[in-house]
Amino acid sequence: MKLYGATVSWNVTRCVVALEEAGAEYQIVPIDFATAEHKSPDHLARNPFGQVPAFQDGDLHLWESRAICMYVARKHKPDLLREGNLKESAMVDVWLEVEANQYTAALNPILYQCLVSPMFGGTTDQKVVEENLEKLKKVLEVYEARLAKHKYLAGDFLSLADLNHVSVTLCLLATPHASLFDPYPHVKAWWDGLMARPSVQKVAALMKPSA
Ligand code: GS8
Repeated sequence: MKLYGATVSWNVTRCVVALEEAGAEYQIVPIDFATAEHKSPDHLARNPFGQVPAFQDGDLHLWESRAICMYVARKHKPDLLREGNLKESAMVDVWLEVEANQYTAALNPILYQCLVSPMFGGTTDQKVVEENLEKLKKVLEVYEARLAKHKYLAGDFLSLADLNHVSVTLCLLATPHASLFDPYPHVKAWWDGLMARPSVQKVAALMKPSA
């Protein structure tokens, strides 16, 4: 399996967490943004939107990080999706959607403003950061209530829904807002549990504190 993209991107490292957790054999092929390699014909053949990540397993070519994670889990560790259990797999689906559409939707602009923009010589728009921190706190209140009742998001079992939060949360820790989880003890305990996993440790070591 080949994963294309640099590990400074949280969309790329989302896939690395799944690959590591699934125990898959894979190779990371860096794509150089500085030379616009992501817009080259070779890379556009891998991802027609000219973005990273892209992925290859034999004659199968994929893009979209969450679809890649699902494929890796289905192939190597299907228990992460609970597909044999209608209700549990439905809860995994719910929290996969929550990660993308609530948690990361609020976190993305914060990461962009605090990490990406300064990297390209820009400034941080504090208004955008504050607005999205407020959104994220509301999301975390829902997580706190959920995690007070269950060890993990989809239930009392680890799933891909938990793991898909890892890469963006590692980036959050590299911003001035790393203490955001402090008022949410169950969220903190959940995160500490994820951080203790060898797969997460490996990705934390790979990542640089930027997008
Ligand atoms: C988003 C990919 C993306 O934005 C996914 O894979 O989950 N929904 C997609 N990739 C960015 C890297 S930043 O993490 C990218 O490739 N940007 C370059 C560009 O859009 O030109």
